[in-house]
Amino acid sequence: MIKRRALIPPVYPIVDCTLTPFTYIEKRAKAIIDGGAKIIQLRAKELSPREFLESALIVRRITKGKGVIFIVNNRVDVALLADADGVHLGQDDLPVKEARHLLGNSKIIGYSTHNLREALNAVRLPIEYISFGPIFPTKTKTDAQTPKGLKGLADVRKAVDIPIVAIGGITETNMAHVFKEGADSVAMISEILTSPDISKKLNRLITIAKDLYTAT
Ligand code: 3NM
Repeated sequence: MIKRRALIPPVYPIVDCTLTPFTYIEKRAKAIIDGGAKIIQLRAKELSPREFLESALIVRRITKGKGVIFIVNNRVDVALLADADGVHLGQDDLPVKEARHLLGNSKIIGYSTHNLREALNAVRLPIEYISFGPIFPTKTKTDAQTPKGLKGLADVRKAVDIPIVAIGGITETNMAHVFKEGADSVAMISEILTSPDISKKLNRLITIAKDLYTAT
């Protein structure tokens, strides 16, 4: 069994609005939660701020009281207005320190990193976890960097002790390798959203993760 840092649940589904039409957000988010997800992120680069907030309020409503962590990608204002549990920031989003100032200490902040230097810089910031990727090729993020591979992940794992959420091209088939190289959690978009039965998919992913892990 592999030990993992327990703050972030091992399977981290992201509802990405390029793969999810606005009117399907509720249905997909519900399917993800019905499948047993304990964390969900809403990522809506293409939506207007108004639609993003509307979607965030929907996801908040269906996660409330279910023990599911709700993270908003990129927008601190939307996270606050929807009373999300936290925000995930990219390297070009609001600086982490300023975001922390707005969010207070009770909210989670995740921060995207794509190489060892960024990961080492990130651990000095007031964040709860880093994401690291892309691990494998991905079509979902059009401006994704060159895949870093399992070796890239292993190098970051050796260098930092903060929870790592691996991202980029992760699937049911390759996730075990990603955990073995030291990820604490695996974030997935297309593997989940293109599945014909999202709840069953989540269920399987969570079972695979549980069989691999013992939480610390
Ligand atoms: N961020 P999929 S890769 C949103 O490298 C995102 O930081 C990445 O989608 C990064 O699971 C990525 O469909 C896309 O490959 C992940």
